[in-house]
Amino acid sequence: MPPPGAPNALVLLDLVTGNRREVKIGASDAMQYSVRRIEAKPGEQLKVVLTAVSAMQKSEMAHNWVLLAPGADADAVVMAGAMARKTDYIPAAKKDQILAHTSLAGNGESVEVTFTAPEKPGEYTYLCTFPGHYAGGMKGVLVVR
Ligand SMILES: [Cu+2]
Repeated sequence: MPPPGAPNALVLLDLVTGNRREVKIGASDAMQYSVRRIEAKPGEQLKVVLTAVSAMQKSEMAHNWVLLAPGADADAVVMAGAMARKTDYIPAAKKDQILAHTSLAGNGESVEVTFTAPEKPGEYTYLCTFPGHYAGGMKGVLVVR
């Protein structure tokens, strides 16, 4: 048995080889992610690719993928995000509550982020900070275990 908290062999191999598991997520005008639950091992290297399909202009309909830190205030991040249009609705003042995020994807665009899953097992919320989308249910959970 490895000591508690030690990364497993598969994760170590991924770190050595630079191998990253890719998670593809779609986003539509229904303001939902096609993937609402992602399971990961502690410390696993993940690449999230978010692709948007929309009948609207990017200024009216676009999506991002924002992974929150444990204990983050989702409503506060979303509220600040709605006013941060210039930075793809990522609020600089709330960066300490954000573990990873993509930029904004409009119709036909894909955005991505590569990050290391938290070492601490638990459930981490991800959401879209485009105004109104989180309230409309555009969120999901990264389960680390
Ligand atoms: Cu969205």
